[in-house]
Amino acid sequence: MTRLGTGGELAGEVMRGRPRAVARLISLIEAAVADPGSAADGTLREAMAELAAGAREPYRARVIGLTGPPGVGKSTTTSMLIRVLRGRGARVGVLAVDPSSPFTGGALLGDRVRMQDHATDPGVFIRSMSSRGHPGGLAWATPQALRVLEAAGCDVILVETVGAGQAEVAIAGVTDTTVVLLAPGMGDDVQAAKAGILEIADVLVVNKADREGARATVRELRTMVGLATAPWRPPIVTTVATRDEGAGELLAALDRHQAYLEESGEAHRRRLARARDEIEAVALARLRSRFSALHGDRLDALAERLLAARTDPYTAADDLLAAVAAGTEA
Ligand SMILES: Nc1nc2c(ncn2[C@@H]2O[C@H](COP(=O)(O)OP(=O)(O)O)[C@@H](O)[C@H]2O)c(=O)[nH]1
Ligand SMILES: [Mg+2]
Repeated sequence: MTRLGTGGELAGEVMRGRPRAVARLISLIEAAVADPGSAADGTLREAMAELAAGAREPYRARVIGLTGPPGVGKSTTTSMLIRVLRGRGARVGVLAVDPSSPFTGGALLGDRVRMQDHATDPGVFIRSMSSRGHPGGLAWATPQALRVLEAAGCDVILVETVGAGQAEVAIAGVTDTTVVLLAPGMGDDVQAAKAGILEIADVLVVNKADREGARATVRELRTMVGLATAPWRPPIVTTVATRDEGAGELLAALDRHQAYLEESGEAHRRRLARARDEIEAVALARLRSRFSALHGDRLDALAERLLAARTDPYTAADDLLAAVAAGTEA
């Protein structure tokens, strides 16, 4: 068995679709979240370059996000989707993303259990990732993890986000299709989730349709969706994910959205936006790390000068940026 010592070896194994290598490289990305600027110089950087050099065709995997309040059935629905997607021969990647948790594993442990059916399927890659409490860490790490899954040959990547709020909106920025899940009788969580729903939902799912109140939830959503003026009106699908009910309807809704994206040119625009975000996140992280590593003293000196009214903040910032730029050349 290969030792996966260098970034090049690691990338080679990823491109051969080896789950161990995929896991290792995504772990490297996750570990680098604490200091993303410096990480770009190590094994990780080498591996990412090698992945790009070894790619045989443009990147075009479909990225589908699943989001919604905790306990609504995201992991169960993800597992159901894996089943139907595998049924038509797609290689499927799953990235379970926890924006809030400062530690890995916890909240995602249950998800792993729910996706266990697929643990031994060589056509399925399941990884979880957390920001380990570093704000902005996921914006840096998520697009790169998607890139790794894509390089490993995934046709479709399902991104499950834990929790609600700002983070799910951020994740919507990296997906082609965002599925927002709700369930009847979830009280305040559902109310909170609904507030931001229309902006990010491409497909709405009312899961746990075996429970009382499902029809009322659908009615309520239908009224909200009816008010939308966007060219794409999110369809509402009801599912019982624990029994695989509604899987076909959900897949059909996802396919319709994908067709809409391709026909309108929006698919390419979203992929481009994703690539822009990916580059920008890496560049900003490197800049930030250069600032602190190379120019802490200079920044201190400039701060003293500013306090002494011997410079203004704009001139001082120009001075700092010039020093960073010069450092880049070195
Ligand atoms: N009754 C019912 N329970 C469900 C359904 N889907 C998921 N569950 C259960 O709801 C709980 C939370 O599901 P999970 O997929 O982990 O939710 P997540 O936190 O959104 O990922 C689990 O106990 C599931 O078995 C459903 O359609 N009906
Ligand atoms: Mg889950």
